[in-house]
Amino acid sequence: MFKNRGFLIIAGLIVLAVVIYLLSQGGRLAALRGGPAAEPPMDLRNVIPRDWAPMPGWPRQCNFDDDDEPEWLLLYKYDQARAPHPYTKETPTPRGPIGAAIFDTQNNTLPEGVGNLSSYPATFVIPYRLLPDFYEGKGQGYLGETDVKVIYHPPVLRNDPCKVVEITILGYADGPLPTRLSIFRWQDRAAGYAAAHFAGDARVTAADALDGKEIVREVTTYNRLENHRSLLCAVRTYERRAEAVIFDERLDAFSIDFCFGAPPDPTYPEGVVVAYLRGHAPESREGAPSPATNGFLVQAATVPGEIAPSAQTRILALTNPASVSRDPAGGHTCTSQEVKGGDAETSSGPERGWLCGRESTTVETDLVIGGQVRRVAWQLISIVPKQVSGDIHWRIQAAQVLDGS
Ligand SMILES: [Ca+2]
Ligand SMILES: [Ca+2]
Repeated sequence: MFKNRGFLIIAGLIVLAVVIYLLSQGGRLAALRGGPAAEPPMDLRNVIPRDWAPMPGWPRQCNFDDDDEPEWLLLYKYDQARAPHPYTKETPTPRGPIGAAIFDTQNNTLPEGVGNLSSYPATFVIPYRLLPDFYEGKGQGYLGETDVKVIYHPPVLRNDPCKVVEITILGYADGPLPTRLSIFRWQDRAAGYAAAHFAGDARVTAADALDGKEIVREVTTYNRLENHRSLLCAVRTYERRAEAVIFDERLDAFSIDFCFGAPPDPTYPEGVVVAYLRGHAPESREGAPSPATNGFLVQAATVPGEIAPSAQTRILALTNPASVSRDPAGGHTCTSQEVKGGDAETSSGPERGWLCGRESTTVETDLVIGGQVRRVAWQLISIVPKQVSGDIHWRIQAAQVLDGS
C-alpha cells in the first residue's frame, strides 16, 4: 500500500519535471522566432511604477534616440475602472487608458578616479513619459483604451538592428477603427520626445500609408456631433510642418460630414441634405428601391445655382428639424414634378406607386459659398411607396439662401 503511494508520488514528480522542461523549451523556441520581448533588466523593473500594468509583450527594446544604446519602450494600462455590465451579473471588464514611456538606461560617465575605483560603471534609468504627460505640447491625452498598434518609422527589417526615427501609435476604444493617433520623435535630453496627438471619437485617419515607410503628414479626425441621429461628425484636417512633429489645422478644410461615409439613402432629412451637398446620389437599398427622383432632389426642385454640391462643399453648421409636419390628407400620389413618370399608379398597379408629401420638414445649414458663410434653408418632403412594407425616403423640394451672415 505505502509502496504504491511512493511509486505514484515519484511518477507524478517525473511527469511534472517533463512538463516544466517542455514549457521552458516552448518559451525558448518562441523567443528564437522573435516572439515575446526579452526580459527587462532588474533595475528597469524596479523603476516601473507599481500602479502601471505593462501590456502583454512589453517593454520592448529598440534604439529611439541619437545614441547607440537601445532604450526600452513600455506600454502600460493605468487608471483602470470597472463599469457594471447592464442586465448581467458578469464581472465588469477593467477599462481605462493606455500610456507609454521610454526608459533610457544611461551609463554614468564619471571617469574612474581615486575615490571611484570600480571598473563597473554605475547605470541609471531616465523614464521619458510619452503619454500621458502633464506638460504642454503633447496634447495632454492618452494612447488608446482597449488596444494600441505601434508603427515604427522607418520599419524595422528582419535581422536588422532596431533603430527608429519616429513612433506612430494608433489607439482603439473597442471596434476596429482607431480613435486616437499619436506621434513621437526624439528631440534632445532635456525635452525628451516631441509629440503630436489627435483624437476623434468616431475615428481618426492618416492620409499616408501606415506601414512606417513614410512619416504621417496629414491626419483627419472625425468627432461626432452631440448625440447625432444621422452619425454626422465635425471633420478636421491637420497638416504637418516639414519633419518637425508640429501639425497645423487646415482651417479651410473644416466641414460637417458623415462619420463613416454616406449611407445609400439616409433615413433622417438632415442626412439627405448632407449627402446631397457632399455630392452623393441615393442608391437603392436591397428590397427597397429608391423613387425615380433627380438624385436627392425631386424632379422639379428649385435650388439656387450658387450651391454646387461636391466632395469639397463645406458645411459649418446644421440644424436637426425638431419635428416634421404631417399632411392632414396623408400626402398625394407623386406628380411628374416630383418623381419621373409621375403617377406610376395608373400604369404599373398600386404596389408600384409612390406617395409624396405625407410629411414635410425644413433643415437649415451654414455653408461656405464663394468664400462667404451663407445660411441656407432646405424644404424636404417624404416619398413613401404605397406598399405597406416600404420605408420613407426624404427628398429636397427647394433650397433658399436666407442671408449673408
Ligand atoms: Ca539610443
Ligand atoms: Ca539613450
